[in-house]
Amino acid sequence: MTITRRSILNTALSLGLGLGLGLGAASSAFADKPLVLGFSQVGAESEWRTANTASIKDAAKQAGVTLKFADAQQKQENQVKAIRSFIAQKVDVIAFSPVVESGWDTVLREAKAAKIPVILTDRAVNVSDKSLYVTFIGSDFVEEGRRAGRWLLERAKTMPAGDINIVELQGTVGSAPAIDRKAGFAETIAANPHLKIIRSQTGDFTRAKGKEVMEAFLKTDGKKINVLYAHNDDMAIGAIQAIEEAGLKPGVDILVISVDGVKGAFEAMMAGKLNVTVECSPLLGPQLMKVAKQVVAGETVPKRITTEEGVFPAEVAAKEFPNRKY
Ligand code: GYE
Repeated sequence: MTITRRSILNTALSLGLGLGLGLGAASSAFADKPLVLGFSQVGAESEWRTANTASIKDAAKQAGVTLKFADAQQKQENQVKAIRSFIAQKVDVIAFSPVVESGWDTVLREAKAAKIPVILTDRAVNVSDKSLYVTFIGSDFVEEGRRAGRWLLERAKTMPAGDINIVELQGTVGSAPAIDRKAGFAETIAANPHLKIIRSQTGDFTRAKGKEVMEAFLKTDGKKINVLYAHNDDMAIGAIQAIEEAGLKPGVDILVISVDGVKGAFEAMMAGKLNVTVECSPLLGPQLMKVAKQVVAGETVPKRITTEEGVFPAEVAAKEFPNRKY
């Protein structure tokens, strides 16, 4: 059996009580035991994710938190297994970035029954019982989609009259960022009836898939495509390659809009191949460690902690590049 802070504390409590000691004496004697956090990560599908993993690992080290890290390789079943194993190991707190929104009720009920608090980071879940998690730390993906849409609404004012054909590369099917970035964008561009989404398909947030799906779009619609909206930078970067291989100029013949704001996107903007990226910060580690400690200490935390972010058009890329941390 793995000895955790919780199990030591429980033993100490029963021993302490048995010996007639007060609760204060027992808990203060073990108060400096490192907190054990079980974290189930989505995978390593993008530059964003790599930066997110690094942020969590660094922050755990800095905060003196013992991190049990599991990579789910973009599979929900692996995340469920990891969470069950954290429960079996009696970690103090579980955090995870759910690959998709639905299907979490059972395993989260198991965590609740084991009295282990759960923190969501980055992506949300769709559960009817909100008490199954303590808080959700991450970006507002609908707002990111709206920001991408607003950039295009402005840009469309300078484009020739007539329809503007958009192709969309969606993130992982069923994931919060794919659902919300699609919705926010669609809602915003509806203000201009000339903005038409002619194709929309998943590229699973990876460069390889982004390239492959863009190739298919180009094959069928080729010169008809005026704009690409990609739900993340990696898919945009893959698609940029496909556009170039088709003999077209990304950023010029086809406008390219994406989300995340990773360094690769800034490089693409400086090369004139990407027009804008909407920021989504992966640097959630320090906040997660802070909240994990508060939750384990029994403090109340807000149910929703939203990250603050900006929008970076190509015009500011060179100036902003040295400031980028991921
Ligand atoms: O945009 C994408 C990653 O959940 C916000 O997942 C995250 C998304 C991010 O693979 O690059």
